[in-house]
Amino acid sequence: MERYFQPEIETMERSAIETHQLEKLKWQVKRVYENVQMYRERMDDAGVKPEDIKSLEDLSKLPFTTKQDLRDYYPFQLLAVPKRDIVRIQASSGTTGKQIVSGYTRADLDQWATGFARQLVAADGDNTSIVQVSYGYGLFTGGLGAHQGAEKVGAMVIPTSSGNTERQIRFMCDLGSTHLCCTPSYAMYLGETVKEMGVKNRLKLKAGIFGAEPWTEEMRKQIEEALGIKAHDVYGLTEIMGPGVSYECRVQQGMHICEDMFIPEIINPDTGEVLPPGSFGELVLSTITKEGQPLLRYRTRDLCTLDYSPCECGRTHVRMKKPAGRTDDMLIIRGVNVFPSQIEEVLLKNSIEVSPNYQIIIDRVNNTDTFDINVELSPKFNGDVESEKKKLETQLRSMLGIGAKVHLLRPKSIVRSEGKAKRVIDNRKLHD
Ligand code: DLL
Repeated sequence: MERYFQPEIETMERSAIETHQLEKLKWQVKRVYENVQMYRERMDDAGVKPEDIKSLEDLSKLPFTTKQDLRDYYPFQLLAVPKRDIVRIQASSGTTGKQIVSGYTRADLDQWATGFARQLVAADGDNTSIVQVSYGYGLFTGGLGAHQGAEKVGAMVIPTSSGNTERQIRFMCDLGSTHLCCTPSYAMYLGETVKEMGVKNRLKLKAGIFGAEPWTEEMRKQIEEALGIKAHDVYGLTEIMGPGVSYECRVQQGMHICEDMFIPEIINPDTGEVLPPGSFGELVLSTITKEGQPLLRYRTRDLCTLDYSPCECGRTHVRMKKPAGRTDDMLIIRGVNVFPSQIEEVLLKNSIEVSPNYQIIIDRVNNTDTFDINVELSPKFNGDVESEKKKLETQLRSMLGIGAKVHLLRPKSIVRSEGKAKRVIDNRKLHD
C-alpha cells in the first residue's frame, strides 16, 4: 500500500493544484513587488504590475531571476522580510564565482522539512526508521535538509555527516540504519568499503536518498546491489530550497516536484521561450510560498523534461526527469559541446571492465585543447589493457564527436569523494 506524508496535498487534483498555485503566485508577486527593490524595478521595466497576474499563463510576463542576481544582490537585498525574521542562512559551495546565500524564515524551514519528509515516506520511511545522514552538515543544504525532514517524520536521525567512512559503516551496522542519505558518489564509495570490510550481511539498510549531483541508472543499479537497497533520487538547490524540491517515489520514473510550493517551467536556454509540456530544456522554478528569499522564474540551469502524466503511485504532482546536466556543465572542447554525463554513460556501459570512477582533464597545448579521461579498471578486469583502451576511445568518439585519450588506471587510484564528486579538471583557465 502506498503511504504518503501529506496525502491531501500529494494527491490533489490538477485543477486544485492550479487554483492553489494561482492564489499563491498572486500573493508572492505582490509581496516581492512591495518588498524587493530588484523585482519592483524589473517589473516596472517590463511594464508588469502585480494586478496583471490573472492566470498561471501570466507567469511568463515576469522577468527571469539568475544566479548572477543572487551574486549582485548579495547577501540580503533579495529578502522579502525584515532580517530579524530570518532564522537560518544556507550558502552554495562557491566553487564557481562568488558565494551566494539564501535566508530562511521559520515557516520556510518547516516547508523545506516537509519536502524532505515527503521523500522519506516515499522511500518507505516512517517514525520507526533510522536515518543516517551522511551528507555534509553546514552551509551545504544536504545535511541539515535531510536531518530536519527525517525529524519531521519522527524517525531516529544519526547525523554522521560525510567522511570517516569506516566509522560510518560501523555505525550503520551497530545502530541498524534503515535509510542512508548522501551523494550518489559517496554511496558508491560506502558500497566499496562495505565490501572490503565484509559487513554487507550486517546491514539493515532498506533505502537510500541520494542527490546533489547527476547520476545515471547504471550507477543506481551498482549502488542498489552494493548496499542491498532501493535507491531514490532527490533534487534541490541552495537558491530555492535544499533536498526535497522534488523527490522520487517507488515508481522511480522521475521526481515529483512539490507543486504546492513551486511552479516549474521548461524554457529554451538560448531564447528564454517557454516550451510546451514534455520538451527538454532548462528548468525554471518560482517559489510561491517561500517568505524569506522568494525567487520568481529562477533559471536553475538544470536540463530536464517535465512529465504531467499520472503516476502509478497516486501522487499528482508533476515529475521532472533526472537532470541530464547543467547548461553551465557543458564543456566546449575543440569547439564541440561535451557533457560529462555522456562520458559517464559510455563508461557505465562497460562496467564489467571499468569502474565509474573517472576524471576528465582538459588543457590547452599550442593553442589546441587536449582532452584526457582517467578511468579506473574494475578489480575484475583480466583482459588486454591496450585493446580495452582502444574500444573505449572508439565508443567515446562516436558518442561525443571528438576524440579523447583514455588512460586506464589501477583500481582505487582516483581519490573518492565524500560529497559531490569533482569529475572535471579544466586547466585551460590557468592560461587565460
Ligand atoms: O546540491 C542540494 C541537495 C542536497 C540536493 C542534497 C539533493 C541532495 P547545491 O549545492 O546548491 O544544492 O547544488 C544544486 O546540484 O542545480 C543540480 O545541478 C545539482 N543537483 C542537485 N540534486 C540533483 C539530482 C544541492 N538529484 C545543484 N540530480 C542543482 C542531478 C542534482 N543533479
